[in-house]
Amino acid sequence: MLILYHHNISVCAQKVRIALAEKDLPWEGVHVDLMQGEHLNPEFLKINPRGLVPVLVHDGDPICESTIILEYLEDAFPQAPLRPVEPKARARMRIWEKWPDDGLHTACGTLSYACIFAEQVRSNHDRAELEERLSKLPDKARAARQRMLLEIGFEAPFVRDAILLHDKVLAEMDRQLAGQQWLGSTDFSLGDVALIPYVVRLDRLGLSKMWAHRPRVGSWYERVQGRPSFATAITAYKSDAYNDELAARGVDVWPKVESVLASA
Ligand SMILES: N[C@@H](CCC(=O)N[C@@H](CS)C(=O)NCC(=O)O)C(=O)O
Repeated sequence: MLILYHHNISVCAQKVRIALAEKDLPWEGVHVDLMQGEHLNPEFLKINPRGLVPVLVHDGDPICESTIILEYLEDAFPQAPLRPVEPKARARMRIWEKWPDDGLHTACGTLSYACIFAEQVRSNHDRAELEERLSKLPDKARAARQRMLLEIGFEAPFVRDAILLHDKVLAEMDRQLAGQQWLGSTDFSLGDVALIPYVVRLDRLGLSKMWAHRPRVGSWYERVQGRPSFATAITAYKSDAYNDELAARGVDVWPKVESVLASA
């Protein structure tokens, strides 16, 4: 039996839900409310001491870290494979799978906080609750980043690097997609699965202009959205409770991002 501790718009949880949908695996979900700090409750910290979603529990055994969960699903459930067989192709695919762990995920968190999450967290917590939340975060570097984003948002010095890293990844994607339809391989693979949520997040933050001059990325994103797994794993989990759609709130962060890109 598979149980996924997840969150509706968590990018890492989206990765795992896409893989589960692509492989047509039945699973039960436990929604961990990040806004209410449920990931920092002692019960959840017993499942993942890092206090992060997603966690996949397979027959009672927890598996943490989304990249490791993706690989585990392939090992444990080889049907509808999402990895190429040929070793060099598999290595090329893993380069894409690795981007989030090589800084893209932190950059995504930074940009999301600067655009909207900081405001959402501030409006749901008073000063004392904020301090308590930050003090409970097991990763102190993450806590320091969050504190600065809560205090000064877009003015935090690392926001610029976060924007530029997203731009670099989009440029790499565009180059790769010149020769093939999918990122990691000739077929849809974990390379695509790993990157989809980050492009979705930029889209929901109102930043799709970041790939307006990269039509191959736009076409890839359309292909991705046409797959049934997109509806099951992403669209179905939109929620007003904790959303990342700035356009719906009439907030436009593009001019700020555009000015960083123009000055690079
Ligand atoms: N490297 C981890 C990152 C997991 C992660 O950062 N999860 C976020 C949601 S996408 C989370 O739980 N955030 C809680 C927090 O910000 O305190 C993975 O790939 O699973």
